[in-house]
Amino acid sequence: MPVDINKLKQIVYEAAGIIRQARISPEQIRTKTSQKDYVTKYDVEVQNFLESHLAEAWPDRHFLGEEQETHEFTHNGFIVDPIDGTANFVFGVPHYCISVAVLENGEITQGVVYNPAADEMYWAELGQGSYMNGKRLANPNLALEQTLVGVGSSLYDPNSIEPTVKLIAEIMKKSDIRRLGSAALDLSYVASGRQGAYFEFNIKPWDIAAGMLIAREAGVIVTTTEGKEPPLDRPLSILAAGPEIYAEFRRMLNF
Ligand code: 2AM
Ligand code: CA
Repeated sequence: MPVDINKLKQIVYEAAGIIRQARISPEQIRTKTSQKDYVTKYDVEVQNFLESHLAEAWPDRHFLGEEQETHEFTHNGFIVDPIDGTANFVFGVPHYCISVAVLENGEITQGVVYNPAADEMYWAELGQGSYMNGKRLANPNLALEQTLVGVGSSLYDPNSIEPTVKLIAEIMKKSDIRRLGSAALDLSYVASGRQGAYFEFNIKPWDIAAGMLIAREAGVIVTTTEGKEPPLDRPLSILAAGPEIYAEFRRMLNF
């Protein structure tokens, strides 16, 4: 059965009820691989809610969620990050979201990104454009000097620190940066024009799958930082920008 985007948005909105009622205390925070990689009981609860409700609505589809113990990547199904921006959530910064992408034959066909703290629902369907709370999104394709660049700093990956800092230094000759802490929202912000571009050198498919479609449907170019199609079955790098700024990144990154 095809996925009805309105039904999908409704399920995501209901899942966010868990986050709205959450009261974070230190003992609810588990760290995964390092101090910078948090997971709370709410990440797990939101994922469980989504897994059961998505299975009820579309029983034939595979479910991949960040908080699963083992990750089985397929070309068909849902790719879910129950809370993207968990560190913000933990510290009470109102910038995090639920991210759900629908994958069909290896292609993202639908994406929903919802920030409950701002009550902002982003969504897109392949070939149908992208929206935020009913408003059509279009990246304004500004020059680097006219806008801001979102950065993800992958502290959990020491190898990416130096290239990240180098690229930031290069960007800061012309523009300023933001480090907002949720890849899914960073991509959605490039879609709407709140940010002119966004990059991160080490990210996971569930962080970017839905946001990637939302950005592309708003006229944003999304590739890896080497200009390749982002793979959705392994860790990857990500670069999103309107065509004008994308050309500058090609120069800065030599591809
Ligand atoms: P998260 O909040 O779901 O963990 C911030 O730079 C971005 O990096 C967020 O989207 C965050 O997602 C993601 N992130 C955090 N830890 C990560 C890790 N170990 N590997 C890849 N991405 C990670
Ligand atoms: Ca997460």
